[in-house]
Amino acid sequence: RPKFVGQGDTGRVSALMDTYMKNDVLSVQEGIVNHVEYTMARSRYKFDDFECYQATSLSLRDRLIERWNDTQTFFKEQDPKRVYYLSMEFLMGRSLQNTLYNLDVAENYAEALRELGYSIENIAEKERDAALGNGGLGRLAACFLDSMATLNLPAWGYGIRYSYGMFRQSIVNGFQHEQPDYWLTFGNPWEIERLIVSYPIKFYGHVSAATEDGRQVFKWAAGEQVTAAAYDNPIPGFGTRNCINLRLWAAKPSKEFDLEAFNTGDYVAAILAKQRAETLSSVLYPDDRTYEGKELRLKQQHFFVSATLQDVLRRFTEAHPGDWDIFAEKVAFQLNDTHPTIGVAELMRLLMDEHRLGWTKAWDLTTKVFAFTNHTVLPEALEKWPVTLMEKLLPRHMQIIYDINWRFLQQVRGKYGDDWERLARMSIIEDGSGGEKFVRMAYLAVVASHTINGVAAIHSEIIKETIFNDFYKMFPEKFQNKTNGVTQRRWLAFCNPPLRDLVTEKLGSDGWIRDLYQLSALRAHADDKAFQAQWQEVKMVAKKKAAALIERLTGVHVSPNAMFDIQVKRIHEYKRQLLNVLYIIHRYNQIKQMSPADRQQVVPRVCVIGGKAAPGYEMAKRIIKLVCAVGDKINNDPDVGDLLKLIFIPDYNVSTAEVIIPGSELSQHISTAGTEASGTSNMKFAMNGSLIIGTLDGANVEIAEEIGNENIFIFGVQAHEVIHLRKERSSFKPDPRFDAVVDFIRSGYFGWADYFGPICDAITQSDYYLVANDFPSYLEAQEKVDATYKNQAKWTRMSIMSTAGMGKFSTDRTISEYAKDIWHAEPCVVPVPE
Ligand code: B1H
Repeated sequence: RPKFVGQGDTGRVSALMDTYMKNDVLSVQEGIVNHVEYTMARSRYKFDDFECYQATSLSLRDRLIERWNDTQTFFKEQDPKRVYYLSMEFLMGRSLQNTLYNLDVAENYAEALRELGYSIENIAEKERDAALGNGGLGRLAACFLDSMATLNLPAWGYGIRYSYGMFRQSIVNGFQHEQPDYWLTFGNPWEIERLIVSYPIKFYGHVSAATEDGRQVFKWAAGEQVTAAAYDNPIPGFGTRNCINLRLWAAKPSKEFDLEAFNTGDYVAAILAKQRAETLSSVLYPDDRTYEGKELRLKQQHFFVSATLQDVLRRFTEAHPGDWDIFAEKVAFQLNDTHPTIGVAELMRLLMDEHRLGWTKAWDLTTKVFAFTNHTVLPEALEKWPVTLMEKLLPRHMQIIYDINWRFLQQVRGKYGDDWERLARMSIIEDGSGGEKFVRMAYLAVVASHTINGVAAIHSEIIKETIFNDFYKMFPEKFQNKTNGVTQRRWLAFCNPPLRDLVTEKLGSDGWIRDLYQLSALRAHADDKAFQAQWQEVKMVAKKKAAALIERLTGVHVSPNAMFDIQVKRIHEYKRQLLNVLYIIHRYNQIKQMSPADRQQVVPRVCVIGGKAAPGYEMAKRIIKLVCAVGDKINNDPDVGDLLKLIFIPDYNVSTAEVIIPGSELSQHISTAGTEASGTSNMKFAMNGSLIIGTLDGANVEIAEEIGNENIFIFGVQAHEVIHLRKERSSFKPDPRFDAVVDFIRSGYFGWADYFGPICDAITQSDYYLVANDFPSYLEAQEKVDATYKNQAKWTRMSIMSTAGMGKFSTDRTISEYAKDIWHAEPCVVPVPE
């Protein structure tokens, strides 16, 4: 361990600090029981499961802190280039199991707890999910942290410590209800509150210009100030001592600001006004992929980005006072979508107004440190802030954005001449026809970033051809692809122990947990009968576990002998849960019309749909009701019995995903081609041996390439056909089977005919997402699914081939590519103490 001198080392201090917590059962128990007594002040003879969870986690946090301190001290000494991942969302889920495995103490903890009379499984269930994200984008950030730690990169995540995470969904009478997720009620044992790390964050007010030393300088007199307080969340790597940091900011009232208010006589009102500061970090916006120009949201963005940049600049200037020339050799920022893009203007402001650099130098540094990831092409998700709002809230930033835009448009004119249409198209400021102006955040990010990437090969091509086409033509060298991944630690090794053990046994090593490409050696065993039997057995164990969860959440009993067919993701028209439901109705009608003999031939299916609708997204809420209404009818129809079930699982989240995904046999990734940027659950499902039915969209395309077209059920139109098909809509004639299903819904068979009217209208009128177009080919693919399932040897082979082909889809691969091609960052491996 590095020798710490501390303050006034007498020799004894170093000796004390040379010791680490031991990894044996007795030491583990000591750690737990000490927290029960000395932290929680409970009796060491009497504590319940929840208290045991708290003490266990706190004792693990102690072990994390040892590694965290060693890592951060080592990074400071080595001074490598650092990577900062800026994200409004980190969907971490639970931490207990992950920490146990990554610290390599799982067995001793299980044994230690067993001896104390507790079971690790029960204890782990007591943890609340850290649901600080909406879906794929937030979970990707969490998987990235795991890989950055595992790959020993000197990286940190920065985000917001929301008090309320993603809302909890309950289903009442088939309708979604939202409950607040106040996840910190009983404390968060994983975080470290950094009382001394805080920064002032300014809002509103006005800007004045003055001349100092012959230079124009701008002063921003803010109208409101809050404090950003740091909470650190240690992120351990797997198979390494490295432990990186996720620093989340919470808003607190500022100390010094507006002391004046206290002299006005209304002391209580002044206190209450200060208290409002805390609302800034109180709630995660659950409006996944629909942008709403809410002032509080822009405040959140500025709040966390400003705190982050101040923190990074402090760290940099402490290590390299005044040495701005090397800034870009020491710092890289990754913008997770446009949400942190105000950081471009904030970095310019800090460099110019606080650190007194000139525009040219400041812009040179800014454009060398930022890189930007785009996650969607849906127009409704693209952030455009009204200039009036930006001017009021961040007046200095608005000036800077105008200046950036002016210089950028000069550059465009230099290249293309007075092409006014192009200039209007490419301007960072949109001059709306209604007279209102907007800041196009994506364009600001593109102009300021040295690299822009999409999240799957097809998506990276689409952004070059569509939303960023003008920019691609001007700066083709800036554009890259970085196909998403998932961490195989959480999504295979820890969530599916039977499969982990089988794979490890077959491969003769667990090396795949750090190098997922090793899974490809499973291909050699895909036809091995004995191995297939083991593979099926492992799937059955996972199905039973999923069935138990389904029964606990919905009260519906499902047979583990049926095919488990799953679609879990946010509810959105582009993801086409509707296509799935329409097919289920069709299947139901087929079964109803069959003779008893024919019913014998039907492959029994349990169809599961789950996911949250944004609270203001009416159509998505109607879709949930439709799923529930259809499920109600089918599940209670004695003609159908176990042949078909349709379950809506409420409150789909990371922890339910960890049970549902391993139990899946078929999973649905059926977005309209060209709309799902990547998708990441497709990777999680395939990794766990679930076959995919899907369109040629997002990462499905590359998954098909990796596992082979013969091992995936692909259907539907391709992305390049979509624009044309939308234009041809008026002459399109839907398949009669499609019309029959829509008419059946309209007939009121499932009740709620009026409420479902807008759904039927959407798919029979403009049908923007081409549900009707893809219906026949989806049916055909579903028939192939059934036929294949009847041949279990073939199905199992395809399942093995799916897992075996997943090497590419580890975030370890994704992150090494970011490190090499975008960040130019190297690993920094913390030495293991003797
Ligand atoms: C994705 C979002 C998103 N794309 C706005 N865009 C949000 C946009 O709260 N907001 O304002 C929240 C989320 N999320 C997803 O990112 C894509 O749809 C997936 O296809 C992709 O796999 C995932 C990770 O790249």
